[in-house]
Amino acid sequence: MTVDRRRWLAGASAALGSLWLVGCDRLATNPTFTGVLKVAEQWTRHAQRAVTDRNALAREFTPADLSRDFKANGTMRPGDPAYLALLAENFESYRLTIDGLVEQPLSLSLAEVRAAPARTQITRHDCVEGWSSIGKWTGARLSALLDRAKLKPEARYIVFHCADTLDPTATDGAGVYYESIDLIDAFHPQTILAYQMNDGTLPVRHGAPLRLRVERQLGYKHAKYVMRVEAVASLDGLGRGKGGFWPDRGYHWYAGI
Ligand SMILES: Nc1nc2c(c(=O)[nH]1)N[C@H]1C(S)=C(S)[C@@H](COP(=O)(O)O)O[C@H]1N2
Ligand SMILES: [Mo]
Repeated sequence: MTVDRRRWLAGASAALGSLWLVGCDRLATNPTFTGVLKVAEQWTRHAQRAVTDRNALAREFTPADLSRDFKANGTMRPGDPAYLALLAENFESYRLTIDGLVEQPLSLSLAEVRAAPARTQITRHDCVEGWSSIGKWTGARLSALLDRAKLKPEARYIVFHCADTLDPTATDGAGVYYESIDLIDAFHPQTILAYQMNDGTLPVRHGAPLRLRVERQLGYKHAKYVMRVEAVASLDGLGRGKGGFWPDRGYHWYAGI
């Protein structure tokens, strides 16, 4: 051991020793200690921001930004007989079911969904496959529908059951598309069940008659062909237990952007 090092060690232990003896007021002026405090404080602020930021709005665009050809992905026309029957009658007898852990289960016609408090927004859709498109969406605010159904206190997630079987080879019944979000996203002001796209009726390839827009999340969370909205306490009993068709196949359940 070099003399320098020994001297450094002696100095360091002396400094540490004196640290035990000084009062809090002295500690507060010690640059090392206040540095530690600052880091802790910053960490708390970051953690807090991570939570509060989830309520921030996703960026909204102008009509000039609209993609001329909004890409469609995944199911573009469900082949499921029940969906085809509804499509054939232009969704006349379609009902949106809202049930699960709610005080007041609902069964709404499209006219009733269109009469609910609505929001219009121009946003960018980001798919994990590496493409983005900007579109204009109008739909019923999910928060308003959930307020009407009155969530029970045990409800922690909102599940979207879709009409399309995306994986017909799944023998365990997990081939039907579904997704789920937590209550922060469910009550986010930009979370809507959209029935209009770019000022026209929502096209079949984009999820007619109703599709979720959950703008702080990646594309696969935006369930198309929504038939049923279910409030649950846990994601365990659904599909393969991971909370969504793609999460069941390895994607992250939380896909926040
Ligand atoms: N029901 C259903 N919803 C779905 C999908 C699907 O295959 N079925 N694909 C997801 C994926 S990966 C993306 S990127 C978007 C695509 O929406 P779009 O076709 O309107 O672009 O829908 C999502 N929601
Ligand atoms: Mo996607």
